Amino acid sequence: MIQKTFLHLTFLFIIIYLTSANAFSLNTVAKDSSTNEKQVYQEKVKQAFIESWNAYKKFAWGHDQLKPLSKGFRDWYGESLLMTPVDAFDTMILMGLKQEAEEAKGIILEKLSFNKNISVQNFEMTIRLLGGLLSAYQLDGERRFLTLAEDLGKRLLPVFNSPTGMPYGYVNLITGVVKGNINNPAEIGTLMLEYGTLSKLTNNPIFYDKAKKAVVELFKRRSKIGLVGTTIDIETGEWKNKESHISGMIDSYYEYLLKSWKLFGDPDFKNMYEESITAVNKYLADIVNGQLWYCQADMNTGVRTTQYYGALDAYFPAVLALGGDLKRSEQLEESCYKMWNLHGIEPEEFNYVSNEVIYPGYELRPEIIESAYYLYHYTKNPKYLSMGKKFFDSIYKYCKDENGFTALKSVITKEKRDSMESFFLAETLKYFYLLFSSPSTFEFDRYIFNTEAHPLKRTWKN
Ligand code: DMJ
Repeated sequence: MIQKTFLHLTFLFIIIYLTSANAFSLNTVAKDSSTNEKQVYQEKVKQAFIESWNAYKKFAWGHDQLKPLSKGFRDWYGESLLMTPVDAFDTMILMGLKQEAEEAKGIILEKLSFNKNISVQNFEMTIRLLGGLLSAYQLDGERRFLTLAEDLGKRLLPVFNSPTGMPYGYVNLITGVVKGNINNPAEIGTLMLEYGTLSKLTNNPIFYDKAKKAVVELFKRRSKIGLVGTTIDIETGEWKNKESHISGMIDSYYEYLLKSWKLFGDPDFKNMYEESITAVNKYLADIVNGQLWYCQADMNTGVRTTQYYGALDAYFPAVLALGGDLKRSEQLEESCYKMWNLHGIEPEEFNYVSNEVIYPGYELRPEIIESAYYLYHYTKNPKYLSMGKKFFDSIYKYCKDENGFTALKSVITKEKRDSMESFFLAETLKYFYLLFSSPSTFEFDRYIFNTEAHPLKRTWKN
């Protein structure tokens, strides 16, 4: 009897030992295979970056951006402002691509000049070039990057010379002549991280103060229910298009309210963000068949106008996650994933009730990947890695060309369009790379990404 019990116990012990040993080894295998897979994808992303950069060097060297299909280039204003090298430089640093970083740095320091008689869009200059140069300075330490940033900042400043303090859309880099009095919240409110950082790094408060006044003036003109519209006359302060949403022309206004609070610790931004996000969730959040989306509505009444969502809107899960609302963030990323899978790659805009595609293009946009990266950082849930792999595989399948990667005219037909925006190297591939990296590659919590994925760090006290 005793012998039998002993045998039973031994057997039980062996089973428990084997199960736990097996479980342990399964976990180890799972861990190893996910680590290996991450490394495999990280390497694929790096290769994609190198191929795109090489194609830029071969066909568009010294110009703003590559046209992969025609093997040509595009300069936004007839003269180059080196959009691709400036936008791509910090991605090279993060990926450890020393040779490529030297090439980009070399051409920027040798050739980049803002002393050009051209009228440029303040918003794009700020997020791509000013943001790129500031982050280049912070990551690399080369003082000439900061000198270039300061020169650009001073040339852009006349945009704020309006009766309200909200910026004009365009400014001539030599004469300071401004134009574009009908502007939108994104272009008015997506300046603070770059102008603010420039002030802190040069000890000149003018940039911070002008950019902050613009945001405050915009916020003051929110409707009684706390929403903003799509366009506003910055001379009179009168709203021109009263449709409210989280999409293009408003999008990064919300992103910068939150991030300006995080980067500068300025409580005014905290208050503006909290009031705004409450209104957005109250009037624009839209549950359809159990899924969360954000709709378009009248800024004064909150009455819904359309139920559209698109590639640009996929930045919002990242904002929600950074703002601490993981529940909505995860729900919305699920919806974004559904949008991606509808045609195997996401459209610029679609109707989330009827699934009808409204704008069928895909511009190599980063937002959905950015959100997967934030969510993986906060939750460590491997499903965001799987999403990332899916996104990368689709882009590789449909957008890869002989020379780099190219936009799509239609996600339905998969017909290509001759364009590789600089944000593909600045953002899309950077967020992929970071998603597949080990957490020690980049100290997420010490940086704030501008809306073009240029990481900015608080190196100042006040
Ligand atoms: C980028 O220039 C920025 O992310 C901007 O905020 C929105 N558009 C593109 C990427 O889609």
